[in-house]
Amino acid sequence: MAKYQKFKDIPDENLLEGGSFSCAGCGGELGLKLALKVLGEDTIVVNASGCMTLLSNWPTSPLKVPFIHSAIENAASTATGIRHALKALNREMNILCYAGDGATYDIGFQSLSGAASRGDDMVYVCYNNSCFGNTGNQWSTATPKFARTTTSPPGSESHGNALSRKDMAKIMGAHGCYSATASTALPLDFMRKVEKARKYKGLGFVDLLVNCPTNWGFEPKEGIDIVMKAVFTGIWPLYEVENGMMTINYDPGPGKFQPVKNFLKGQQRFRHLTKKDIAEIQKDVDKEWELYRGGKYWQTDEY
Ligand SMILES: Cc1ncc(C[n+]2csc(CCOP(=O)(O)OP(=O)(O)O)c2C)c(N)n1
Ligand code: SF4
Ligand SMILES: [Mg+2]
Repeated sequence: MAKYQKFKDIPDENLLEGGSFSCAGCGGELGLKLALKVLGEDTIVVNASGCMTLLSNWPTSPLKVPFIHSAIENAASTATGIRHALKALNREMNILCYAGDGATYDIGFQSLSGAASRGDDMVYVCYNNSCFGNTGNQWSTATPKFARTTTSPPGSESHGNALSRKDMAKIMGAHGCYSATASTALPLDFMRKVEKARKYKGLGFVDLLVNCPTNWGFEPKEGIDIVMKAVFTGIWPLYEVENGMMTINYDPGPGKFQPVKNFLKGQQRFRHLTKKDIAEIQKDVDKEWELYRGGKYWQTDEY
């Protein structure tokens, strides 16, 4: 039976604890804590420049495992180098790339795609706060449609980001590797996926939607509720791709998802949305689920 069926299956030991420089209510830090509970202390973390880089700055670190800060472009190729060095030393260890969406969807995509294509053995978790967060909330290709960022400001000629987000987990699945989406609101689902990625011989990829109060604009205590609603409105589909086959992990059935406005409301980045904008997003999401339910997994465009 798969591990992590119940909350009591989550190990007590924390490999990330104590003070840190993250904002209160940071889902990025929560995701790293959970991933390390799966991978254990025999793990090397490779981090691309971003919010999580602030966690570990000599001489202080809340981590009990090695943490290597790579350039934003090359977390995956840094991990490949570490894998070869470990092989030369005849050592087996888990390697966890923990990189933001800007580093993953955009600036570091070439090194990630190369490592996946070569089948280099690592777990790659994209902690996805849907923007270049650390540098002040710029648009990334993970930013949802109509969201306000500092580089997609709404105004007289714009409703915020004009583009739909990139279907990253599908793109990674198309490399032939294990690929999945997850949310910090559902830790057991995320941990099971990290375990699968660890066991996969090659690069196992998880796109983890993380609550980011600072850039999405909400109170820190509301974060888990918001990323839960991302799943329960259908705007953030949970799925896995294994051997090129896609499986939807959560679908309550036609007409059973909550309306997308439940996810959008309460976040400053969507405050400018009109009823027409919300209706457009709802239409996009409904269309996506209609395609999924018809088995047309690869024809969908995520929103
Ligand atoms: C080539 C390059 N361009 C820009 C930067 C500046 N930079 C540092 S962190 C960061 C944001 C990264 O965004 P993301 O990967 O989504 O992580 P987040 O900050 O959201 O945690 C940027 C643009 C950089 N370090 N290297
Ligand atoms: S900006 Fe968002 S992702 Fe970055 S540390 Fe703050 S809450 Fe975490
Ligand atoms: Mg980001």
